[in-house]
Amino acid sequence: MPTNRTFTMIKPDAVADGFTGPIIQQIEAAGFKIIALKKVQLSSEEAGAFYAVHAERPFFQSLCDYMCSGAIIPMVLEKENAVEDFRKLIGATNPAQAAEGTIRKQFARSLESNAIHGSDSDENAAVEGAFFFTEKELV
Ligand code: YYY
Ligand code: MG
Repeated sequence: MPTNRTFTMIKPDAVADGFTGPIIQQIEAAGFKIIALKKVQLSSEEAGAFYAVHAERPFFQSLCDYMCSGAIIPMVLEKENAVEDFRKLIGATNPAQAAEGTIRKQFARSLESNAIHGSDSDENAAVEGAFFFTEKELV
């Protein structure tokens, strides 16, 4: 995946709370193009595989239970400087510490149920995008 792409998913809390539309609107208004999008529900095994990097962390099991508790909306996004700009748009991991106007500040319920994911590097964006989408699905 070229370095002008990032991967995101709207998480179960935000989908359940009816924030899919407003979140996508803010993503597009910030200049990101949606290259791929779908709605899926992860199995516990899939959630564990996606967050394997956190397997040793105390919150891992709870995070996996939460991430497979309902539908999510994975997306691949394109924009200049996509990874860094998107992390700014979503805000800090803990919504209580996220800046005003960020997606997590506006829409997240809590540190764990924090509304949205954003890749933290070009490398991880490519791996995470490929977790959900084939090359042919990136349009
Ligand atoms: O990249 P980001 O999502 O902002 O945070 P990570 O440190 O990669 O953690 C992934 C995910 O885990 C986070 O979005 C919420 C959850 N989490 C948690 O439940 N408790 C923590 N102390 C840290 C993270
Ligand atoms: Mg992360």
